[in-house]
Amino acid sequence: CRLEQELVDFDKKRLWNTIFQKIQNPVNVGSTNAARKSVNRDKNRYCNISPYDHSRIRLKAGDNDYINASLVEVPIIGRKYILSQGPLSNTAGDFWQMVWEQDCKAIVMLNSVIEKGMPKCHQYWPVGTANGGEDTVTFEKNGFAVEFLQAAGQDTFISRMLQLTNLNTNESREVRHFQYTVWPDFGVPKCPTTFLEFLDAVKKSGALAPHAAPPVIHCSAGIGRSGTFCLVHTCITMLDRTGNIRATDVEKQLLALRRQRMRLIEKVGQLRFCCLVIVLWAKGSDAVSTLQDISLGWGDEEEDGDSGVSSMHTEEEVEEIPQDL
Ligand code: PTR
Ligand code: PTR
Repeated sequence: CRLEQELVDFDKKRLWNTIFQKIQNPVNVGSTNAARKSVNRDKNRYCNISPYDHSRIRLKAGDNDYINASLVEVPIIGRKYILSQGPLSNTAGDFWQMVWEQDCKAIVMLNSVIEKGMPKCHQYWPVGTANGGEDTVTFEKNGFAVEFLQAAGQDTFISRMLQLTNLNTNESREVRHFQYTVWPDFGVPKCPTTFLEFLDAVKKSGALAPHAAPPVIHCSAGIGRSGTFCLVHTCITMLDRTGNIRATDVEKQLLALRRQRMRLIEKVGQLRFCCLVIVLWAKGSDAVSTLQDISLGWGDEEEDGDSGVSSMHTEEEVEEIPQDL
């Protein structure tokens, strides 16, 4: 596809920064009043990452409808995603209520609970006694219980089956939980093929099919890694339909996603990673062995330093304000 040649060119000409700058949202595209209400302040993991009012998910039951999650729609592929922050201890019950009310069948988690010694997400699901945790977690206030049913692990991701029970009605539903465990925040996965394997497993489950209820995609803030996942899925779905994709299509889709949740894709390296994964997808299973001009990981770039993105993921991180301590 066209994108492959563009990727090589952008690397050679060190154009990634310019492209990334070009697609920063110039203006604020929506208000975030609900997130900033004083009653909701402790429901945000990061005080600078809020859902826009126009696309926020509203909780139905209860007297406060606020949750830090956004409905992100991509009409061109008939897909809706719910992008969410990693639940806090005081919002985990709301999170499960959202999963129930939106009838979500799958959760895609792109982070670990602890990263670099810092809590990035509450342990909001039971891992099972066999794995050193609990079998059931109950959220009395919201009226939900989550039970661990089974898990299958790979080196880079874990696929779990959980059962969500509405304690008020005693109805239960199965919810799949896919966790990719090797993606550093602000960075990119070392090995794009393991990410493709993960994406493929999620796709095979039917969770991303056009008719399925929207899956919940989350990381810690629900913007960098979650945005990368959605952009890749959107673009490979377009590619499957049209047989071609170019950099301007990727940029256009990203801008459309960003109108629905702020700052999707945090770093220029994550944008390059999206393009790389889309190219790999287009080339099929023997992709990596046929890539000659493209550097796969950050490691290579740091050594030869000629891609124009080498220092991006190590650049100083904006100070984080974790509220989950
Ligand atoms: N059936 C769609 C069409 O109208 O062409 C193509 C399509 C298939 C779109 C699958 C999205 C799909 O989702 P996923 O590939 O994530 O299962
Ligand atoms: N306060 C942090 C910042 O502005 O950098 C918030 C933040 C944290 C943003 C994590 C993005 C983060 O990455 P991700 O969305 O992949 O969890």
